Amino acid sequence: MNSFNLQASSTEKIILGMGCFWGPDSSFGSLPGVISTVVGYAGGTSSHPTYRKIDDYTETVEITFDPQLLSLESLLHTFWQTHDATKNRFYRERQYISLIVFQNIQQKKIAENIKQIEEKRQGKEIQTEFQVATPFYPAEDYHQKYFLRRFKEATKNVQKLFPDEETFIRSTISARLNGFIRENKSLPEIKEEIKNWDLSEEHLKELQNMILSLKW
Ligand code: MHO
Repeated sequence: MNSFNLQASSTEKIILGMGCFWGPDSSFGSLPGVISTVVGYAGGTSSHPTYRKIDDYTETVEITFDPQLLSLESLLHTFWQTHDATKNRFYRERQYISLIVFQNIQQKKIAENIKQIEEKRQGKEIQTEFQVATPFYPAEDYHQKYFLRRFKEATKNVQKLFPDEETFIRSTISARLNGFIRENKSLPEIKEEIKNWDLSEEHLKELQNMILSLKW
């Protein structure tokens, strides 16, 4: 965790597969309560998958969130309401299937419950695959915050705040700005939200100035 991030007293993680991982990186990265997102490969069996050699893995986004600001229940409703998990998604082997990798059994129990509610609401059986605590391999850097990276100058200015690429990728601000590009979030909303991240005055100022200086 770094000093420019949303500060949380406890955090939870969940890994979601719902098609090409660029989209959910942006949409879930925009949700208040989400601390960071990383896209990667999960749910498979071979070792060290890559985009070129994805084998039996699925494109996923690993979401770290503050359960006091965003409940797992609400996150899962969003998951099932923003992709079609009732159809057969095996058109490119397992690359784009609907998948959840839970951290623990407790999370899985909650999901079984929400799944039932969603099945009733949608009137069809949900085909999401469930796994518990199986490995996650972060994807190549160029897939991380993919939409933000289309704006090279702006991205450079965000990166300047962080000591390295990894910290930039795992930052709350890169997640929110990646949402801004897809119109999941407006700049005024981001500016308002960062005031609640419990940052030092100095870091808050730095972040605010950085946002003002961005050219899109
Ligand atoms: N837009 C790409 C998918 C990329 S995603 C990282 C395509 O349509 O093949 O799978």
